[in-house]
Amino acid sequence: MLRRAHAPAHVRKPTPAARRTRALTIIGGTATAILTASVLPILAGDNGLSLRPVADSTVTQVPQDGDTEAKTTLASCPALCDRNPRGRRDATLKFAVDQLPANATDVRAKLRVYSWHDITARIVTRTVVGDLRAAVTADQLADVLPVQSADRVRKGYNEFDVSASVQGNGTYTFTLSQESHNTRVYWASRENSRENLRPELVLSYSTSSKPTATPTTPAVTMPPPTTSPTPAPKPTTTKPTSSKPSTTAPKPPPTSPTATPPAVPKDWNLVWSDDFNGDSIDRSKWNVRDGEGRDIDLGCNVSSPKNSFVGGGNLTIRALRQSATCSGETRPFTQAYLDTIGKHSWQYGRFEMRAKSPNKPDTSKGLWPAFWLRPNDGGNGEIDVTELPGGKDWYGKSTAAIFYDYTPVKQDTRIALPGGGYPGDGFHTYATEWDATSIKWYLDGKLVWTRDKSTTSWYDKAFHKPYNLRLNFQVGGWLGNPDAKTSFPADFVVDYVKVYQR
Ligand SMILES: [Ca+2]
Repeated sequence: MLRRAHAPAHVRKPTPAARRTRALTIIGGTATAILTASVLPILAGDNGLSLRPVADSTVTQVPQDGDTEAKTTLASCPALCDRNPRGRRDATLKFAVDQLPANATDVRAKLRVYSWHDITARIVTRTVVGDLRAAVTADQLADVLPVQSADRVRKGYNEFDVSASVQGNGTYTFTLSQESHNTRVYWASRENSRENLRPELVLSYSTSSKPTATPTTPAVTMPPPTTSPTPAPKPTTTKPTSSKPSTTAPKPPPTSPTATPPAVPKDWNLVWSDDFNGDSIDRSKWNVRDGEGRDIDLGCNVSSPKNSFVGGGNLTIRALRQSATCSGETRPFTQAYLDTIGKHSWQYGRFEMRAKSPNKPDTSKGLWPAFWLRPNDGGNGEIDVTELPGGKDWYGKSTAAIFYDYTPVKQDTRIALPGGGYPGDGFHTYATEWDATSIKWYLDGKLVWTRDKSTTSWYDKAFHKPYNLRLNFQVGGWLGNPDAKTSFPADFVVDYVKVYQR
């Protein structure tokens, strides 16, 4: 975005046959595994729980493999495995699932474990209902069917679909067996000093009586990371003074989705999402900037619940004509800016949002909502899934863009909705598919623009590293400032954000 020139940047009981054919997906890894058609996307339910293990096979490991810090890892045989003729090592994780409501249906379960390295290694996941000794032998597991298998471990979190074996509340022990020779897989354990690397079991489910209800039991959410993979842009600490944030969110605007959201795209696996079905912003997923005044617009980014809130199944980002102080100056508007810096990032994927722009033909000058990505390293590169500036010259189209830097070296285009209408007439779907060779934009499911190495000489310099998400609504900037007719409050309403990989 030009305006940021100076910004710092269920249980479905499987048949035995289904279990045998179910292949592992290491989400985000290379496409070495196949997800069978019977596997539904994780996090498809209406409610969610994130659990930490109650026991595991923690071993304190000395620094090695180029790491400079001691780390506490998950392995049953760090001393013996080196002499194990089969080269095998097992890690075990025990979870106590006790918060699923009685009417939970469509339970999905995802085991997430962190690796410090990309490793080519055969991993087989098994589940034992109940307890299992930390040190398991091959014989003990001989009659336990694998849930999933994979041939590659990815640096970062690796995700295993264990939905087939989680059948409601109970105790579950999972084993991760590294069965390839001459490889060493070290997973972060539950005792690792960095909380944001520890294993977790993520459950999602629907409730039969109230499909969109919030969880009937308190969710155990993942604590915020204690360290960030990359430093976040440092917002100013000045708080708005003129605004008096209420402690309760305003009633969400009435919104009636205009179309059924599309199903999971073919060949893609859902790896992260927020359907905004709760009653507050999920801080395990999003940062909400507060007291930040950037140099290219007229508003203060604030975390007040008047400016960003969840309700009615949507996230609303609201711009207000309301004076506030940030970055040492008083500004005439408040607005909000959410990002996933330090929480979630992805290299390649499909990034999709279903949203309604506030922008009408005559009342939206100076209003600029956007959904976009920036690299974790803060360096070159930007991918704009959509920018939706208002005003008579802009309101009718979605802007797709990529940036190399902000001199600016960039490529962008403004695209009309393929089905007619304009972004402010209702909910529309904006998606960008990004891989090693191309970036493609889709509006309401139709391919509308493609960039690749033939169109963009700097593709390889900018687009092979992890990016995080940005969802914001700014007032003013290089495409114009509000005039007397600009309507406030202005609501950028987001039904969902979904990230897929393959
Ligand atoms: Ca929603």
